[in-house]
Amino acid sequence: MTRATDHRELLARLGVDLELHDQLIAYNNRLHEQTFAATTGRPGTMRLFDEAFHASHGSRVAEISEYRKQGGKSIGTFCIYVPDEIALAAEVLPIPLCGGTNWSVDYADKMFPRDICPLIRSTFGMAFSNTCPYKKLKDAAVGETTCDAKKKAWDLLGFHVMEVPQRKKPTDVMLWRNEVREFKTFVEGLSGVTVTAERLSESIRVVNRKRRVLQIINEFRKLDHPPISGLDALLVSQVALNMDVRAFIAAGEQLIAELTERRDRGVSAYDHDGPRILVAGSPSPMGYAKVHFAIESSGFRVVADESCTGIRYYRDLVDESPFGLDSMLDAVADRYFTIDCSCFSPNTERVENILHLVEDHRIEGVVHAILLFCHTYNIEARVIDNALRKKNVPSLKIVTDFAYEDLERIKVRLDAFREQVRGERVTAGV
Ligand code: BJ8
Repeated sequence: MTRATDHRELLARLGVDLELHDQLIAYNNRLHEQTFAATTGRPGTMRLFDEAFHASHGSRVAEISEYRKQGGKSIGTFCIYVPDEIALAAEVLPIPLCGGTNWSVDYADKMFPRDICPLIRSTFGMAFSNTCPYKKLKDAAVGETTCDAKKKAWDLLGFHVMEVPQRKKPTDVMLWRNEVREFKTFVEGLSGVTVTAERLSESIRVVNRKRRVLQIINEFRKLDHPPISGLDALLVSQVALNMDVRAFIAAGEQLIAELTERRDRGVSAYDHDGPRILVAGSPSPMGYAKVHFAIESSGFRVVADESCTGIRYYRDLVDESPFGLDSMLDAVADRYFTIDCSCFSPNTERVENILHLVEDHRIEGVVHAILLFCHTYNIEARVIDNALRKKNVPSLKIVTDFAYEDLERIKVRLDAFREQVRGERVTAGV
């Protein structure tokens, strides 16, 4: 593994502003040290995921650069609705471009208003400050019609856009299946490689394996004494998005072996039995790990994540049984259409999925982690709370950005929530 500092020449060739990039890396490394690396009781294998985190601006950039030198094509993506299986079957590498650092958000002011979500501002802040090494490593960018801010950003930047319908009626299913086919034509046009049944079958198998690895790691979090913390489980999910898929599977399998061994020896990642928490809502990229950090350093245990950096990314696999390209494309489309993003109306599946998580992971409290200006998750929290209340599960809504200035305020609210979780439990048992 090599870090960004080992790849300065390559970064300079990619048009990266090295001085600003050093600042960005120093900022992100500091956060990593103060959150993920600062926790105790970590499995030794987490070293591989720490390395992959640092490699995202170093050796991973070099890998993709080399792949493109050999004639490979790539696309930048911003949402888990873009079907990796089809891109990979056309020999197009998807590169997730969601920025997650407070360092870059203000650079987005060049083009975007300040009152939009920090995920978008951070992403484009990196692009506009020339600190994103992937900017020149992609042959195209693929956006999607999910939330308003994203839709309008793609228009402005002229990206290829996949239409994600906002309802789940039979006509919407047909529309989405057509979009997936259009996407196939788009990636085939980029690479000149035709998606055949054989190629698609292989990519479905590989991506399913990756998601299965994440599912197995998540299973350990259901135990009385989880051998992996919420912060580390989050890091694994974050890294899964960008790491080479086969390298991720290999690292994930090593982690599973260690977690199995820890489970058998009764080793917990925690030195306490604090309340079991589900974190629900907006995606948690690097900078948003502050929410997990705040929760876990306030005496809770995060044992489940309901987000696109959590179970929403790996809950469902593509059905591998269909034969023939057409049925396989439908199987891919249908798997992606089960994603319960808050852009859907109504979004009853999400409520049901959360209630299942509450039961399976024996959740004692839910924390909604909502990115500032992420209206759909923010408003939908109320529908979820109504359902949780019937199960006597308390919840807390944290609306924040990637900056750390409010960390202490969040922790004060979490302290109060801790009493509420314990208090409600006592009342429920009377
Ligand atoms: S499937 S959650 S990755 S759209 S950008 S919605 S945080 S205001 S990222 Fe998302 Fe796809 Fe849905 Fe998942 Fe809110 Fe910000 Fe919009 Fe965001």
